[in-house]
Amino acid sequence: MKFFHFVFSVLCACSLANAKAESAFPARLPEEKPQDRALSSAMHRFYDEWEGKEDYSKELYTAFKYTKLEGFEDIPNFSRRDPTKVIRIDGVYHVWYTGRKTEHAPVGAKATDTIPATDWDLADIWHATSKDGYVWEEQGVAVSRPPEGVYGHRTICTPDILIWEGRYYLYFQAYKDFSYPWGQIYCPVSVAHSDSPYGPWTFVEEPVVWPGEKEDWDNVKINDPYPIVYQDKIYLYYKGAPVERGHEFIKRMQGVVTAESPLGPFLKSPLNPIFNSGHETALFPYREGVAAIVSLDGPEKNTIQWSPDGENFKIVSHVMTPPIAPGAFVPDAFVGNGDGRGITWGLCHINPDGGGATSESILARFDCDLSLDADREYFKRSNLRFGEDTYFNNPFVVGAKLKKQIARDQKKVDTDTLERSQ
Ligand code: AAL
Repeated sequence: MKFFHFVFSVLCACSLANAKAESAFPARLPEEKPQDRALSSAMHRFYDEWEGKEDYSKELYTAFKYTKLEGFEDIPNFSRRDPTKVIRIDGVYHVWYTGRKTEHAPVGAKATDTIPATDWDLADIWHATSKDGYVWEEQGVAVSRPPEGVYGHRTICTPDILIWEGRYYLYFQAYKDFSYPWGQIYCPVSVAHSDSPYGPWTFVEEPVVWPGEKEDWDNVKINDPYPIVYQDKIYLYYKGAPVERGHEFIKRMQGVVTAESPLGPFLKSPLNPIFNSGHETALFPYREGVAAIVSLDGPEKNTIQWSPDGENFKIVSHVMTPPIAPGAFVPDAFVGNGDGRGITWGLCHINPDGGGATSESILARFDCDLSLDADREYFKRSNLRFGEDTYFNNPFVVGAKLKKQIARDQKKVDTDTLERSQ
């Protein structure tokens, strides 16, 4: 046995030496994976997983640029977040979003009937329009919370839009109650529809997508509903989570439900979850399949993914500073012709103070190049370099709240280390 092992090692060493002696890896990148030479794992991956291309030469790679929006009046305790896809009707852009206009800032567990627990508590669905995507005109509340007893009475939030056979459908999270921590509260998805983007909207009292059974991965909430039309059906993507907490449970993953008609029935894919990462993921038809910006959460955050069938996604590129809760302008979101063209801009949200669930949010515009029809060199840079300010001071990166939290955590780490070293 030892002898064979010895012979095998000698043979391997020789072939490696030969490969080295033959030639170095060429400067001109071979288009196909070389079959006639030894390759490292990294170079196997380069061809097997990364199509033999640098990221910046891929259509589904981009940098992101952010711009402040005009037209949203800055009113204390008026938070705007979770924008829908942007749609264009008769030359006018439309967006809907979670609008929380309360007397008081969110207070977590101490919330009351009028004081919100979180940024998306006691919210309604708001609407704004724009001619150019930069200057917006707020149109007011599109869909209000329904009466007591109906899902959504406590808050309706995180909407997204579908156009189907000339009608408009807004899907959103519908909470009957609040709880803090907010993760454990039951949340189905409800819908309202209208024959015009300006409303009036008809609120459908019975939710259309429900959390799963007790043992299922999505047994407590269906968040971030996101419909597109694909293969002549409605594909509604969502984030699900179980009520159970702890490392042995799924924290949150994403699935898809499909339907032949906007009010359902929506059927959960047997493959769910179909994303192991992501949070308020933006999706868009791309070539014959579907692409996704996977921003926050999980081992595959900060990636652009693509699937040939709307369900089996793979990472195409890693990106830096992707938008949070993006709602892109997806011109062909409801076309479903198997020739998706991609996106170049949209809206997202930002927490100016860098905080989390109890922070106020604002809407912002992002620009990118994830489109087959655009060639924006500016967005195909491989690395972003941040200045000193960003690392040390920029409140958009580390806001006051997060700074405090880091200081607290640091103190604890220091104390623990100190205690251990004594
Ligand atoms: C967001 C979304 C959902 C959650 C809350 C509001 O990040 O994932 O919408 O419920 O936070």
